[in-house]
Amino acid sequence: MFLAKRLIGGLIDVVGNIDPNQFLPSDPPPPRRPMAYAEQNESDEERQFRKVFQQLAGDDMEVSPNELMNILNKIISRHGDLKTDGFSIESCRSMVAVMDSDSSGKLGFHEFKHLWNNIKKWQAIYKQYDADRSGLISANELPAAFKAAGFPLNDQLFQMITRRYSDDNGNMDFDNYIGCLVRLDAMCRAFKTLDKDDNGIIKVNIQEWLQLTMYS
Ligand SMILES: [Ca+2]
Ligand SMILES: [Ca+2]
Ligand SMILES: [Ca+2]
Repeated sequence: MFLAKRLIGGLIDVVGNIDPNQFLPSDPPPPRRPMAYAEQNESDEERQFRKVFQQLAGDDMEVSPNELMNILNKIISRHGDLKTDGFSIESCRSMVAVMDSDSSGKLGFHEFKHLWNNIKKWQAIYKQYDADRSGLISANELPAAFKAAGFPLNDQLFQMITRRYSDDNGNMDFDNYIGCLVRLDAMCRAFKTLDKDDNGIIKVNIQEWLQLTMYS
């Protein structure tokens, strides 16, 4: 318990001097609608996306971490301007976990679509803020890129993120960048959900804390 208290205390120290209201996590996936309703009311683009999803997801109509890894690695192999050593199964398991709102262990249509739209948006930001066209986001390119993505963090948090997600020279490659933003976005969304009175402080018990941190 002491360790947990110290951990939480340390975390509160870190976030104490930033205002979570400045963060703009993406909107949560819309509530599930009956399939028939959804299919009748979707646009051409949505119908197209649904077809692609069906192919990627296979018979169970859900995208597993392995399927996600294969799709992402196939796509990045066609983008020479994004440097990456490939999405690992571990990072795909983590992305599925934080996006898996119905706890099915895989990504259903809406969960996947939410992730997909974010990746598209963040990929454009990656290219735009890679100022020296190195194919990597360096430590000095990072703050502007994350600000554009909706996360104006402070120096302390950027240093921590660089330690965790960048290489020894402070460069973040594309898969690490996406893995980091998926997590950051999901954690900010979780915070906003738990902060019901919107005062920038949340109270969680050990059960909630572990559910949040261990399935991520
Ligand atoms: Ca990498
Ligand atoms: Ca799911
Ligand atoms: Ca760069």
